[in-house]
Amino acid sequence: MNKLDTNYKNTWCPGCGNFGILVAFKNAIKDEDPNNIAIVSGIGCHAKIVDYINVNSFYSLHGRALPAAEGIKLANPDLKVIAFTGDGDSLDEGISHLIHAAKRNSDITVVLHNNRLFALTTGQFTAVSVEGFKGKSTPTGAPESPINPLELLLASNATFISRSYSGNIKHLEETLKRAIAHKGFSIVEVLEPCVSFFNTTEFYNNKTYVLDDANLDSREEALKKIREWNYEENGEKVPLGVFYEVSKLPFYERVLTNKKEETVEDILKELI
Ligand SMILES: Cc1ncc(C[n+]2csc(CCOP(=O)(O)OP(=O)(O)O)c2C)c(N)n1
Ligand code: SF4
Repeated sequence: MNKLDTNYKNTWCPGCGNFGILVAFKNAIKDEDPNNIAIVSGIGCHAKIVDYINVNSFYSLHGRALPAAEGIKLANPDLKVIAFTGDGDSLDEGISHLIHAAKRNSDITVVLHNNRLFALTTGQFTAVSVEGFKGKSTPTGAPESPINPLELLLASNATFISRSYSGNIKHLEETLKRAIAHKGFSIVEVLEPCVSFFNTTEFYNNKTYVLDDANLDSREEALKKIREWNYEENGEKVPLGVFYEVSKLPFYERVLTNKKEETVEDILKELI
């Protein structure tokens, strides 16, 4: 048993994309001091990941992983805080938290498990489901087309925007390491098949490719790369990699710089 393993019984379906995320994340943090890490989750299949990693963790509410993570970071800026969230969790239920965490450049890493439906509740459509998706809440097909969440995050001033795939564990591990090292808000969207309700394994195996790291500080370039795939079911090419990376003072540092003489407790009292 490795030091990051726990004794919890894993209840994900065999073949679920969450396994790839679990392995890649454990690899990504294996050289970190586990006492300096806090992980947070929303609610859903993805959220069980916090039970399977032996570091400080907080199982939050559906759609509320990000405010919990931001609060932890504010209270203890020395921690590296990682929030695991689902597409239902943070693109439907908690979408305003995602936009505002990016806007204020909270120094947290968001791992977005994107299986393109509400899986734990057995297959309702989300903001990134394909148009026509037939599930529990849309038996005749979803009538809406999906949003592009990375485009939304670029518009929200996120400072690190990336995408990986649960079936490309090496790429995912490297992307997670870069996101965690980034000072400020970072997102790793992880495309993951839900083998029980929307099995995209073949599509992603065939259509994903890895971008090079050119012009990471250009919004125009980032937008072009982000728009290369707009979540169509039959898209030709699905880019993986870092789309955008810029440096900007994170939220807690801006708060603390303005209030040098006060303690974190004083600042929190004023904020609450
Ligand atoms: C406030 C609230 N609304 C609805 C639910 C019911 N619920 C639990 S898990 C879930 C689906 C989660 O979907 P997603 O975030 O996409 O994660 P996945 O299961 O796909 O990993 C829902 C709707 C809940 N627990 N709390
Ligand atoms: S329902 Fe889908 S997302 Fe949930 S554990 Fe099974 S395969 Fe994974």
